[in-house]
Amino acid sequence: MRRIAVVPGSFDPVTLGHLDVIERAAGLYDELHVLVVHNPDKSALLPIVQRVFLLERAIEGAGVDGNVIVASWSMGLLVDYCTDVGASVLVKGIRSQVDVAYETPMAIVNRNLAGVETVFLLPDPANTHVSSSLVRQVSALGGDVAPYVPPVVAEFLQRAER
Ligand code: COD
Repeated sequence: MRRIAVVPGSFDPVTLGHLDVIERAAGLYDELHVLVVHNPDKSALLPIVQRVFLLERAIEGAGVDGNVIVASWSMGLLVDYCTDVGASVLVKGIRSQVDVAYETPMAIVNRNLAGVETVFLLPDPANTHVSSSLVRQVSALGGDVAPYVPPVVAEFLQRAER
């Protein structure tokens, strides 16, 4: 049986922390869906289509695109997407106790709703401080985001600033 997993996120924009989780998850499953989902609790910087484009380029750049599919989802529950594509696992990155507190109830509800398990990966310690919101803030204030994002995202944000 093919092992299919989904890595969901806002990816606004994709960071080196996200990419680390995606690269390691791609090695664990036969097929990995990286899913851009609108998070209503956050105010967005980039439109969904732009986030998908940057994710595709970043994943290509990392050389892990062989079994990875990038998609977006705005049709309802995350587990509905999992059911549609035959995925039984969600993969999420856990940076801190704050992430554990945020993700634990969702993991329980997603298992109850559709039997979808959540697997948590610990990030590379070099990336534990990295988040999209930090990148958005540094970029908005004219700082260098290159240490935190794939080159394609750094170039895109630099061009957008001009
Ligand atoms: N290192 C490792 N992991 C990281 C890093 C990093 N530096 N930065 C972020 N991550 C992880 C996050 O912990 C998260 O697992 C994932 O990457 C995505 O992060 P973001 O910030 O891009 O996305 P979020 O946190 O806004 O999540 C959006 C989701 C859509 C995934 C979330 O809101 C969700 O699961 N919603 C569920 C919708 C639903 O169906 N609800 C009903 C049942 S619960």
